[in-house]
Amino acid sequence: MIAAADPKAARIVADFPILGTTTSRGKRLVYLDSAASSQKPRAVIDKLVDYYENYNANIHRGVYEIAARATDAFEEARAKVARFLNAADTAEIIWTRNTTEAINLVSFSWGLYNLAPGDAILTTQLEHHSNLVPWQLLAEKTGAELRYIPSDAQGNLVLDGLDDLLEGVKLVALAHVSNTIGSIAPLEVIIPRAHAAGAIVLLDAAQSVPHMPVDVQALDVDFLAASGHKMCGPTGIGFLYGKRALLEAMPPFLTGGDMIKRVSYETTSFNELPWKFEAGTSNIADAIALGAAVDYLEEIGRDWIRAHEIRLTAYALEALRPLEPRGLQVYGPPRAEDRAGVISFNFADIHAHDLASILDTEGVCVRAGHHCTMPLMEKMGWPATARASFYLYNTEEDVDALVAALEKAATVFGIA
Ligand code: 7TS
Repeated sequence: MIAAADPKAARIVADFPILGTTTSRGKRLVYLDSAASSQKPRAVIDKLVDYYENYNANIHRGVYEIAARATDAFEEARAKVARFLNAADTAEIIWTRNTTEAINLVSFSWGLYNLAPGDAILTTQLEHHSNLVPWQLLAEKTGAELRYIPSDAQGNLVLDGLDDLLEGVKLVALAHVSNTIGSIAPLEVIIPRAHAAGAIVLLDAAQSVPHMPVDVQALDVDFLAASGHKMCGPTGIGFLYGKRALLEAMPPFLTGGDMIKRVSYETTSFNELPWKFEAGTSNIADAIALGAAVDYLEEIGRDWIRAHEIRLTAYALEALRPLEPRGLQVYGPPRAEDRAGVISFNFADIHAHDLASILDTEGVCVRAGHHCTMPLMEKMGWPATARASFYLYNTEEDVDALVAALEKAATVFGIA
């Protein structure tokens, strides 16, 4: 049974100006690519404009009024992210450009100083390149071994051999939600076992923080990385959460202005957390606007967003089923409750890129390709997939448009 559409969803659509636009073919924009980047509500766009029009100034240095206002807004946004994640301390939030930079920060500032031959890094077969390439390079540089928790054919991690895999591991780095398959990692099993084995845990939360409640203290993660642009915020801003004791012990990643306490010609002492990790002029406008995105998501409620996405995913899985006898293959866990709002699929022998192009003619935006998970695609034997991904502003009508566009693709490609 499919629950009736929630009227709140329709009200949310009105908050996103772009969702009221049409494509050059006159089709309503049906945006199903939020796993790549989310759309932005009016409140976030207005916050950016307000900063540039009314208090644009550099932070942490000016004594004049607008500089003080910019500094306060920038630091208040950090506090909002800290509260959003339930971090114990605002200084545990480091601004970065995105998830990728946050992960690289840990690799360079923690990894290079804490790993040696004989140690191991444990990740999974499901990872985005951003949570895989940094560890490959780190393993090369330090002589540590890189291991993978295997995935089954539905994108669920296979934990049978976990204790053996954890032998000698200093760092476990894994995604909360797979961006390609939408499966959700069993963190309640993996994190305590990683800690018991003496490892710290980095969570790539790029696909979870925007969509469901994530509490860093309840999960007991040591590091967490996420991107503003996937959570209704601007591009170019993301963050790293790290436990204070770990961050205190790490040397800076980048060096220069703002991250120093005192500099002489001979030596430098570093600023306190979090600024020790924020060299140079920060992305002030986008951090402040990300604060507005956090306010927006809190107002809607992450429990509501998660429930809405489960509802939509269940609706979509059911709406796609009639196409399966005609060659539609949907990947991932069968139950909507066991996955995020990410649905990867292939249709008969149509290449995923061709499929995405046909959907585009109907105004339906999906991503096609390897989704920056090339090793996973190869393991699964998928040359590419098309991927529809949902967010708080998607509706059953969007799913219906996807199904109608797939029907059109079947006609174009002569699928009976
Ligand atoms: N980790 C995961 C799980 C991701 O899904 C992504 C981006 C990243 C890291 C990197 O995020 P960035 O903001 O640093 O680029 N995922 C996708 C995607 O699925 N389609 O486009 C980007």
